[in-house]
Amino acid sequence: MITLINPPGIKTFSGLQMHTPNPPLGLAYVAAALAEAGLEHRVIDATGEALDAMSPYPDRDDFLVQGLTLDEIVDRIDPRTDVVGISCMFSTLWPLTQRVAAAVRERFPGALLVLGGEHGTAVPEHVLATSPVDVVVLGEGEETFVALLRARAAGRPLDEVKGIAFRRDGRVVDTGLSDRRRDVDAIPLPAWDEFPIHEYIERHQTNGINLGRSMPMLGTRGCPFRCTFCSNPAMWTQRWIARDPRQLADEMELYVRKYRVTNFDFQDLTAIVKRQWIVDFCRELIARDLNITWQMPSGTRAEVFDAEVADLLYRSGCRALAFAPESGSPAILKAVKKQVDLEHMLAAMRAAVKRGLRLSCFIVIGFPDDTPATLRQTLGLIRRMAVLGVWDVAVSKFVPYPGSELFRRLQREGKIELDDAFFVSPMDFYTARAPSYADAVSTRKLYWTMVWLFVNFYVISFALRPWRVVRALARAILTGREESRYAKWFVDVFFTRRRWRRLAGGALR
Ligand code: B12
Ligand code: SF4
Repeated sequence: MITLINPPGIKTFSGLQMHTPNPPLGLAYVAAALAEAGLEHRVIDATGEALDAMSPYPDRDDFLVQGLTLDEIVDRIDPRTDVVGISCMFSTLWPLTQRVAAAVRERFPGALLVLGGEHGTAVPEHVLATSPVDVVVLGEGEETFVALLRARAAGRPLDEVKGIAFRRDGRVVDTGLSDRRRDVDAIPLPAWDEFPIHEYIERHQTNGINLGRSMPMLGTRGCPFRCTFCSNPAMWTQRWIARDPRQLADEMELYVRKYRVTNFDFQDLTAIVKRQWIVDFCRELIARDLNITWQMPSGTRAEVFDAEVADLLYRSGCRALAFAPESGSPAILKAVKKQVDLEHMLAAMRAAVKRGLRLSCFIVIGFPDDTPATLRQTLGLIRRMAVLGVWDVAVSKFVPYPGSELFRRLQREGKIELDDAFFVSPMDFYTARAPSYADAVSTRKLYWTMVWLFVNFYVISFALRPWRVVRALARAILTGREESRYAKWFVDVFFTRRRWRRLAGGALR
């Protein structure tokens, strides 16, 4: 018997932004793979099964833990369990996940403990050295996990399984990333019936702006780029594989019927890479006329984005998306291998805004090579974005994500210590406490630069389009529908935070 565990989540208002866990899409795919392989399993979604339960976070009084307690988690594990698969998608969740793993080991000393997700893939040796985890599944998880379970059941040596890391005689054996699955259309759909997906939907606990009852979706896997601050190359390689647009639309139609959802939040690293694919997908949705909206809150590349693509997106129901120019400095973009042509990016922004898409842009400041001069270039870009009508900007401070090239560089340079404070530090990237990794910019200066960039963007935007703001906020207050990220922020700060405080008995600052 296999038990899959999604650990409890962290909820916080870190400075300017709210963090809240979403439905565990990756684990839902893994559960579906086990079902297809005929392997008996149960899921404990320690976040989703107790979305209204908030408890104090072990070391930080500005965080809350959302979900089941450790005792509740282990109490729910079927006594017949001999394999426990735990997901750790974010390094920020590692300190909590580590505690879950320890509690499981204590109650089930003989069970095989397997960790999957981004964090284990990024730092498998650290996971194996600092926790009772026996095996780490690296990268894409469905086939590897099934292969691991079959090898174990047959008594075959684990070295034969590609895509894992495990301990043997005090040493770590790493069999390397497994090959990415090319037949993505044959991957079974996420097993949402095994998760409390209704609970997430009811509370709008997904990552897009609130356009109604929402489901997470995945149209493509991987990304062909290799930005040095991103963990994608180490996790998914540079292979971008898209699903058949018809099959994708079938899945959306299924959820409309089954869960009465009207909006879809795409979680792809970058859905827009091949022009023909996005055109075909939009045309498929237009032809089906499902009366739904969809959005790409995690961001997408803009190389093939033009007025025609913008028009098709809008007509197919897409209402919001994000681009990631990251920096206004061509030198920094080159240094981080972002491969962005800023003039083309600005043209794409113009096309999106003109067609009525709520466009949000991601900016990162404080890359190791950033200087006051490159930050001024980023300020210039932000002002141009505000003038041309971009709806929102998210300026965050650079944090070295485990798995990324910059993380490895800073680790070699001795600038990173792998402790709990480091792992949760990405939650602080909107605050004054997150350190600067740029030699030429102090932590204090970086924080105030971030604030100044936000102020510039929103003052210009609001001054040029005051009615847009009034309408967005009025709509958010009166109907709960959010038209933009700042409307979401407004609702979170003035309404959602109060609700959490109530649930937590006032524990959140
Ligand atoms: C949606 C999303 C979010 C959502 C939340 C999603 C959620 N479920 O809670 C929001 C917007 C809130 C978010 C926030 C953040 N995010 Co985010 N997010 C994503 C995103 C875009 C999609 C995740 C997804 O669904 N992937 C699709 C599924 C299929 O992939 P998967 O989860 O990896 O699962 C596969 C494998 O990992 C494996 N697997 C997973 N679990 C298990 C378990 C077992 C037992 C096994 C065997 C295998 C296995 O098999 C799965 C199927 O192949 C990813 C990028 C990406 N596309 O993966 C970034 C990503 C996960 N986020 C990232 C980061 C850094 C953050 C933030 C820290 C950013 C910030 N500073 O605010 C926060 C942290 C929030 C937190 N709670 O700690 C990084 C994580 C890097 C790291 N090492 O931590 C990623 C990888 C982006 C990147 N490339 O840099 N995020
Ligand atoms: S930052 Fe975006 S474009 Fe760059 S590798 Fe990661 S997912 Fe791809």
